[in-house]
Amino acid sequence: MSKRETVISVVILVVIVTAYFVYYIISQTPNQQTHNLVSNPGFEEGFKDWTSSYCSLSTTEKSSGKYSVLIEDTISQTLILNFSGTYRMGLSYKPLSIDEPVFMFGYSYFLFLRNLNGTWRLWETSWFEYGDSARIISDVDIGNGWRKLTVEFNISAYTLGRIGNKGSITAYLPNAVNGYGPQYVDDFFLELVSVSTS
Ligand SMILES: [Ca+2]
Repeated sequence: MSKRETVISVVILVVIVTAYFVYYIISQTPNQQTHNLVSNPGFEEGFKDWTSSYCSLSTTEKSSGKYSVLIEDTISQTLILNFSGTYRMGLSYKPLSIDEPVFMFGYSYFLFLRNLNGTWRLWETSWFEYGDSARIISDVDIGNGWRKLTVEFNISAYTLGRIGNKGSITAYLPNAVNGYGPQYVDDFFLELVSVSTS
């Protein structure tokens, strides 16, 4: 191969590699919208990035990884939402008693979910405005007594502005002190599904 042919081959190779990387970056962009916005979502780094009250790490129970958290009051994480649009959020949870599944989960100042006698109900707060909505997608058995709850909501640019693009994802047992049992939680998630301009 002559020197000229070698140079041409190298140039062609560089063009192909560059084109591949451009294609790769473009093809990966939508996936960035579905990455989990919750930091340390499965407590594999202990309580890092979480605020907790009456919670303890468990190694005997977990939905995934090595740890979950046993909550007897509240665990919460503040999150920044940069886009209006559709989000999915949820967690894995394990009630210690099927008769005592009082549990609350919410996006502060925006929506709350509460489990009463095994059925999730959704409250939309007064913060909800035109263009905001929420629905329970699923609450499924994922084995070993664990369940996975998934909720979807739309949040408008207006509401996002009202809450300062800031909220929190929270698991809360409002009546633990009244005899309702603690629960294990793991694998929180909040993902941007699609961006809207409204
Ligand atoms: Ca975990």
